[in-house]
Amino acid sequence: MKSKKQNSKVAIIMGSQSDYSIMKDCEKILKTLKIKYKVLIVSAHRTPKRMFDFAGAAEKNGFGVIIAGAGGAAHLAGMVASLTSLPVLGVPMETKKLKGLDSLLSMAQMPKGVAVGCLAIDGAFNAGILAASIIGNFDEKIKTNLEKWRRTQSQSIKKKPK
Ligand code: RP5
Repeated sequence: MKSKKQNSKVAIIMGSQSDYSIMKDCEKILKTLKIKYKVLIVSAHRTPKRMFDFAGAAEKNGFGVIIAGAGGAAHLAGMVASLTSLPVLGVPMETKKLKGLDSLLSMAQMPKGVAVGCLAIDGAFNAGILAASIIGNFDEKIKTNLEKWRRTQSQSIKKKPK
């Protein structure tokens, strides 16, 4: 893969302020792995122009991966994926009425032709890990950071339960 250092940044976008308490998990792991990121509220239905502008300029603005958190009829990840060829990872938010099954199916069931990598409900932390794997393909430093973090995780798992 061609090395594009300037595209090592991750965009964390979310449909609402109310998603942020979960999406912070993503920030945590990106910080640990020393990946640069930007956090924005971008709503597919409340701020469609912002979404178009963001997605259209994302590559030019140095992003290599977009992580999109949304809940309910969660079309943000799919819409953004339709506007850029960057990888888009969707984080379905847990919802009050349907416990996030609505968000999960909205993101996971993308019709053929435009892809969203859908994480678990509230899976913001893993979205960050997956973003690191993608960026690690062309940024050796991030790959090393991720491998080190995974080794530490393995070492922290006790052999026997207490
Ligand atoms: C979606 O609707 C957001 O992503 C959020 O998960 C959900 C509820 O938004 P608020 O009504 O809390 O702003 O657009």
